[in-house]
Amino acid sequence: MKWDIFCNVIDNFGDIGVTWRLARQLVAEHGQAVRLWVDEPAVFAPLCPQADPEADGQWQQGVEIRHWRRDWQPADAADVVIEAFACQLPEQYLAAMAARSDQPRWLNLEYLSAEDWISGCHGLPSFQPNGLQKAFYFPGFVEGTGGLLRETGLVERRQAFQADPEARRTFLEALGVELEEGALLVSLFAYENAALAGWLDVLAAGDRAVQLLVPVGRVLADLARWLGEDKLGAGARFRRGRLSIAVLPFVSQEDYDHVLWSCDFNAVRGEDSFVRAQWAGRPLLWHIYQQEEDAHWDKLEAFLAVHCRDLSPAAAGALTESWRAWNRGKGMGEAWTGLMAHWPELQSHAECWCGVQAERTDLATGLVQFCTKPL
Ligand code: TRH
Repeated sequence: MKWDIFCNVIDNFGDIGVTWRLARQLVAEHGQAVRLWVDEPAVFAPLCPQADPEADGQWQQGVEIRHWRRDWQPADAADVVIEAFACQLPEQYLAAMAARSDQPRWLNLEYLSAEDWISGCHGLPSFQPNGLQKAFYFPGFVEGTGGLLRETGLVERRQAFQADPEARRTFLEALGVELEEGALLVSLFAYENAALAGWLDVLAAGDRAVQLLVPVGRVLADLARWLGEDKLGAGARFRRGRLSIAVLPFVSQEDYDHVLWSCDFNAVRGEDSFVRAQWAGRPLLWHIYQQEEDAHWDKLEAFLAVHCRDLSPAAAGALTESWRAWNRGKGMGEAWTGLMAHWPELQSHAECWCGVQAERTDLATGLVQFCTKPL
């Protein structure tokens, strides 16, 4: 089947991060023909360093990437049309969809959430003014939702990498990171966060050496302030007490997976890195994307409720407190100490959680099944 996926970049990397990952998997594992329309190809390029940010059209890893320009040029409507995150399709394209002799499958791919109402709405159709049916496709963590993006063999590849210390060492060395004996390796991908300084104070003064890897991005200004530096860039290195810090370049999605797999603890954000950290099978900290009227707090609490179900009350409490502290921008130092008190339990829980999630149908497979069923 032919697929058109439309991605309107709102901000950051999550919108294109999710759609690029989905497009690749549809091609590589399901033999689908996929065009990915992105309105800001410059945001796509960092995730796929070989991409040309100026090109109107290009092929990357079997996916046709097209610059979605506001002055839309006529294009045939595909068999399956995905508007990511409720983006508005071009009028002419909607007309081309309606003009097809057979109805295209039309889906709105929604943002990921663990809220209860998701399973009630997943897959529901709605009739649109152009006479076509559009379905709402919700990724999620429980039965009755669309699942999570996960490539075939991902968990096995990750486990093999983690079982091979030499592979980890070689990967990190290529990024200019020398592993310190016995240090806890932590990655930090976050938005601006006032809780960072308190966390770093505790890490610097702690009993255990910590190596912090920080890809360039929005949290760097807070890090620079704590370090007393004007500006930070990839390659910068610092040491404060027991804490050493390395600023990493922004790497491809594949390499970022390896960063997550290499670390003992991953601070992630948004949607896609949040899911990838779960596949890494290591404890994580989620900086959720802030929404108007604090709607993100419901999402955060909903995920914590599902995620902490199999933890002891004490470990669940410590994990919950650290995520709340990080997201309210206060109290992360104390919360980290609390978290460390439950470290072994949190480690085994992260691997179990990954295993449970990996038993479910992945999002791309579910989508293909959904779209091949008759309307
Ligand atoms: O970048 P994000 O914050 O993205 C989003 C957007 O803000 C979006 O509008 C919002 O709705 C959504 O969050 C919830 O975080 P996310 O989703 O984790 O996307 C980051 C992408 O960048 C992800 O695909 C991983 C990738 N990445 C790399 O490829 N290399 C890197 O070095 C790093 C740090 C990330």
